[in-house]
Amino acid sequence: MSHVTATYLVKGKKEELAKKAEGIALGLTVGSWTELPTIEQEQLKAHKGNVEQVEYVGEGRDEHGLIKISYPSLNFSPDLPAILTTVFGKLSLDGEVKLIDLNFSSELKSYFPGPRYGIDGVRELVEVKKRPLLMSIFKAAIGRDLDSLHEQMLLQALGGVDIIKDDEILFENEKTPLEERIPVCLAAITEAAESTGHRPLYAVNITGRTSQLKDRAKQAIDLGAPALLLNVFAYGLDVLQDLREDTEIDVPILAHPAVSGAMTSSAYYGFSHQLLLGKLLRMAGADLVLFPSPYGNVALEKDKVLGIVTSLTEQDDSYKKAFPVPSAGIHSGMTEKIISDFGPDIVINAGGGIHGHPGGAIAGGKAFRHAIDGVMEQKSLLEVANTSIELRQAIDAWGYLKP
Ligand code: 1AE
Repeated sequence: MSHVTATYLVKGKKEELAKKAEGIALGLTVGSWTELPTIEQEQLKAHKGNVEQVEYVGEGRDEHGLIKISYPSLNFSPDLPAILTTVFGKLSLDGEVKLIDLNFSSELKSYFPGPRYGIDGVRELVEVKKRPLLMSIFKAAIGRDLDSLHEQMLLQALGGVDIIKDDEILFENEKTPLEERIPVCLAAITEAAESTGHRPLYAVNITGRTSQLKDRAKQAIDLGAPALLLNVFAYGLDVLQDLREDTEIDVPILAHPAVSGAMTSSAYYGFSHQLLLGKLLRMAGADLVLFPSPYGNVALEKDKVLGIVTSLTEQDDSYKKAFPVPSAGIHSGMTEKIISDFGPDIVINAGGGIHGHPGGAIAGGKAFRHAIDGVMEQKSLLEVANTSIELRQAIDAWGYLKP
């Protein structure tokens, strides 16, 4: 039977866990059970949650258990709002409980699209086969006019960056509205391509009320936007899925993790990183997923980052692989470590690490590109820095993170 199985970390003593698990399985499905007449019990049987496993894990702040409960698909419509409300609705308000994982039966998985492009599709668009891609971010974009964005776009593109995204905090504004900013930025890309021969993808931040989002996305695409950025956790996973499933919105979608920290950061509450930023974003249709790396200014523990990367890239016959994008406080002196930890199927994302380079943003992009190319040729960054003045300057300014 079609179902979803949830794994929770719950607080509780060893002897309490089985009862707690049964309470959740009943409470989130048919409610009270034992007091009902036998005939009603029989009718409700198909709807009841089933406790699959209870495992005591006596570590951490207090005693905890890992509990697995499966919920029949009969109880919900096949969409994330219904599924999340079923498995973690009222329960998320009920003391220390963290949703660690969800396993969907294959019938249920078929209702979710996964990425339209995924790693292979994005690689085709930017015409880069094997090496990690390089992404940069407009910094700063607020309060700047169109000339400033044109200049920033030009410098980033001339530095050899593959994808350039709007800052997630750039919303509709009088100085750089979508309909003016897209043509200006595309003109800068064309200008840069005349000397580099390379056209980076520009990911346009799609913002505003949810009811206007699809129109905004289509307007951006009509204006030539080659990719879109979405603050998915400010809107909801189902909004991402809705954009992904619209056949007129046929460009890659980048999912920004803004706001997700409030849902993932506690060890004992909320969602696990691998579930929210990994599995669910991939199912809902993100092509590229940004998250904090373990080394930058908003560091996330390495095991959590590896969990996200695995969920985005592990073989799954139902979905394409989504591109992991380690981000936040990244500079080119970290390139060897990042590739060593996560492999070449990643997008390295840097804002300050490109614009803040001592030689300017073109040098910032070049430092990264030299670093990436060198590491792909099995060289150490220190070796590459002997022939790349841009990388040497970056390492002198920010240091070298050894793998
Ligand atoms: C986790 C997302 C990182 C991001 O969006 C951003 O703007 C990073 O900027 P930098 O690289 O830290 O300057």
